[in-house]
Amino acid sequence: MQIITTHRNTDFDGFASVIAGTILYPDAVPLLPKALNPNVKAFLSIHKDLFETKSVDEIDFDAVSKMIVVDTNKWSRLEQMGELKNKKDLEIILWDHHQNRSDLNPAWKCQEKIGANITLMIREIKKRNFFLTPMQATLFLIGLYEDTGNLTFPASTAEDAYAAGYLLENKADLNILATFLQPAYGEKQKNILFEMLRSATRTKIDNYTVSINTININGHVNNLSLVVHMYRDILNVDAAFGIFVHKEHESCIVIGRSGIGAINIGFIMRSMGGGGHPGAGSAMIKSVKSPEALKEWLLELLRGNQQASVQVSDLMSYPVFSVTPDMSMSSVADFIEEKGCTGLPVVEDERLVGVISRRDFKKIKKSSQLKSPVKAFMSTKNITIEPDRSPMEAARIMVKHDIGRLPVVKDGRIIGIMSRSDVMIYFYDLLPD
Ligand SMILES: [Mn+2]
Repeated sequence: MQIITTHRNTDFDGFASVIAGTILYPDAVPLLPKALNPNVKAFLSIHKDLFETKSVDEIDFDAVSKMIVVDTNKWSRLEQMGELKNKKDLEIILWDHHQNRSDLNPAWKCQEKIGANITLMIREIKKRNFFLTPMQATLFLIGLYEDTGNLTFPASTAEDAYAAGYLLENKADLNILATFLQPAYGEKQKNILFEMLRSATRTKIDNYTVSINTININGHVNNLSLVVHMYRDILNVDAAFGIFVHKEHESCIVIGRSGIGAINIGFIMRSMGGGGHPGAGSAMIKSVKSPEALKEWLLELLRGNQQASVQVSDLMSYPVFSVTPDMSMSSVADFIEEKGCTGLPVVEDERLVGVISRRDFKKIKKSSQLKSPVKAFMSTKNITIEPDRSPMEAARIMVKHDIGRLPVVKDGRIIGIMSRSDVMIYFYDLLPD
């Protein structure tokens, strides 16, 4: 006997993957945990006859020779499967889009980082040209949209989008989909957002404004990440965190959003046992006695993160090519030509006294002026940046003053140059690891 199963609190991606499993493994029995997520429960109450599944009680474990696990890779996430764990000769097949280490020890697996697990299975269904009913296509699309936030979550890939297209070609019904996919921002989310806004405070950490808000939550609430996202937008802070406390479970979920490179949410959340990327992330923290201590921990990480984050000094170019104020304009022109740059700092005794750029040469009206010293033409509006500032700040200054290069100055001495391309390297993540 073969069975296909997924994680408890089954979501649409897990459920869709179980059903997709019945297409790829026609002899296998689909097995759903009793604990289903409320949306899936609502869907099944209407579509039960179309998707026949069994529960653990109906299965004779002695007869099971093969288990296909989808959308999870841990024994602990499966419901009442302990008996199978020690079973000899049990062949395990794994389909999963989570990247953590599996303890299932599968004989065969397809484990890839992708927006939704169903996308991996659609790849195979497509390849083998299996027929999909419109109902199956609809269910699969619900799973795909739920796990990828309608293809907006950063983990979504091009292949997820192609899979969505394939399901629409196979007559996935968007009306049904809208009924079962919970509105991302509904009454519950609105109430939480309003409560957060009422109790909002701002904290200054170095040069950044951060808001950390602790909120008690009753029962299950979806899309808290969207709430934190909106909260940050409305408060207009550099980074925002929601600490959502489940009193009855003694657990907390911390969700963070950042709009600046200097506060890396993924880094902070990984330190708390969660995950994410620079702009967004979360961490689940069990057995929390005091949410206040959690807030302190977060503040500590934020302060630490500041030092660990990328600074101008990591990106700037040095040594700096510079000219002295008494150099003639003609020799400066030659120097600029030779170095192939658009401008140079003018330095006297290691101190920045001005900047000369190609643009300044337009001020020259007579050829005799080429003999004049550079100090007569240089710009003395010395816009500089300190080495411990963030690349984001450097970019802001460049845009504000319409300059392509920014001298990096420490204790009055010029130690490097930050150019637009240095900033680009950072923003497009071209930094060597
Ligand atoms: Mn999933």
